[in-house]
Amino acid sequence: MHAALGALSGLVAGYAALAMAELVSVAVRPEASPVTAVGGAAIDQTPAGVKDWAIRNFGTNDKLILQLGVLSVLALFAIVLGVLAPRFRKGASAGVLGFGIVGALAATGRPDSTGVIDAIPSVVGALVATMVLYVLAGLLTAPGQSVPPRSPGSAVDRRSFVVGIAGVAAASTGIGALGLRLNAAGVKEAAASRATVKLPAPASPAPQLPRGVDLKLPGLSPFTTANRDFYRVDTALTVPRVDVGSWKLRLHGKGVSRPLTLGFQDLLRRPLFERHITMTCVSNEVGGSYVGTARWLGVRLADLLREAGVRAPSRGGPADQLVARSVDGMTIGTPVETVMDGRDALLAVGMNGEPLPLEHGFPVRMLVPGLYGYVSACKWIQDIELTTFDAYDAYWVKRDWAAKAPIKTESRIDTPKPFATLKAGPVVVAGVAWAQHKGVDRVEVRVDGGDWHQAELAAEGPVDTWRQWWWQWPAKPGTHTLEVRATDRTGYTQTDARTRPIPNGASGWHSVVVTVT
Ligand SMILES: Nc1nc2c(c(=O)[nH]1)N[C@H]1C(S)=C(S)[C@@H](COP(=O)(O)O)O[C@H]1N2
Ligand SMILES: [Mo]
Repeated sequence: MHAALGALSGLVAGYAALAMAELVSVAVRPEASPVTAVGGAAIDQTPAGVKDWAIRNFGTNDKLILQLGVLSVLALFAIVLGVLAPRFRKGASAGVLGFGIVGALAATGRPDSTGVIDAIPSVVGALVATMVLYVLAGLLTAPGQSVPPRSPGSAVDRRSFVVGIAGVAAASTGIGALGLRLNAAGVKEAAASRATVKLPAPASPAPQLPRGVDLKLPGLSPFTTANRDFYRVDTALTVPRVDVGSWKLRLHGKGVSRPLTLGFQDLLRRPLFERHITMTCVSNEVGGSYVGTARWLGVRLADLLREAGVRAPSRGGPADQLVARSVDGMTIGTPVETVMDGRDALLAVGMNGEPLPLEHGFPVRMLVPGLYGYVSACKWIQDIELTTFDAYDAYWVKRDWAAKAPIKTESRIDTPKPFATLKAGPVVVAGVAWAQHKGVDRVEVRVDGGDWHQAELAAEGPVDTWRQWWWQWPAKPGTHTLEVRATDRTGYTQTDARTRPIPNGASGWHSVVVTVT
């Protein structure tokens, strides 16, 4: 009985701590709230293999799962401390303060931390929890006794315990709800700042897509991915909120003879380019969904670099790596040579005719056709530094992913779906293939390891986009395995050598098993 009451007071104390920390984080920084900070630190410390596994199994829910994990660990310790508190009040208080220190260290150690001030939510939360636990434990200990009696304390104490615990729980709910609401208002402000943005017409509009790039077949991914359907991969537990009015981008470093600092309007005053580009995440499994195509609007990064006096390494420039930094502390390293080789590497401000959505990097992100996102597509960008690959390892490179990672030529079967049951007769097999900045030349399909059949290709879009394909399969009853492979314009054909995403992208043929009746 006592253990249960102790556990309950531990949980309520922990709850009070988180609620108070959330409210205090409104004044400090929403990202400094302990669960977010500890979760963020956990993401940074997670070995690449585990992160890869989490993305694979939880997809975009990986963040929610992580936060639930942090909360469960916290709840477990709160229970233990709560049970111990009536006997060891000082020890339990020290334990709670220890938790505060963990939160504080996590918050101040985040790459986007603004200093010791980020420790305040965790410290205040821990102090509140210590107080709550101390008082509740006192009520569980009958007067004059230093250890809990066999039966719960006197009727008076029991009533004060119930009133106390209910009061703390109610107050914490109010405080926590207020904190969450005020923090959510911050998102609204960023959204409002986004709503004020009017994107100018592009100086160089996207080339008209040829008729027939989009076969519009049922079950096939559309050629252009809608913003709401576009995959999202990042380490941000709370979406960074950036105010366009005060946003600045600094361009500096090795071989930069004229460092630049640009505001958002400075970017909009420059000639804007609009281009269809297919993005891919290195964590995409064969057949996975972390790939999408949008019509991006932005400034050509190479033009900015040239204006700053940067020369490509092949022209004697001293820097071979461009390191982009985001407001949330992500670092992404890209070869300067690739950015300046004539492709449409962009500092993007628009996505499918809108300002960038907050989740996709508002107000400005980078984009380099042909390179995986983690080596090219910095969202919420605020700084570009020219350096060398020898001198600096970016975030994922420190975690064992390759420093350079061009996107591998891949193909995917979108329809039929895995384990679908189909009727015998003609079946449309269709999907997409991508070989950004090379182009897709051929796609082939085979059934049950038989001969390869050449698929029909949709009209060819710009060289940095994927290509749809389809093949009519005379399906006969039975269980069948469909496989696909693509050949790009360099003449390379995908091989069946299966590799995992780490260190530089998955490879192998996508296969789908279906049953025909
Ligand atoms: N600031 C920031 N930028 C980032 C990331 C990140 O975690 N933080 N993830 C990168 C990765 S791994 C990919 S694949 C792309 C994904 O962009 P999207 O979420 O707009 O699809 O963003 C890149 N840019
Ligand atoms: Mo990625």
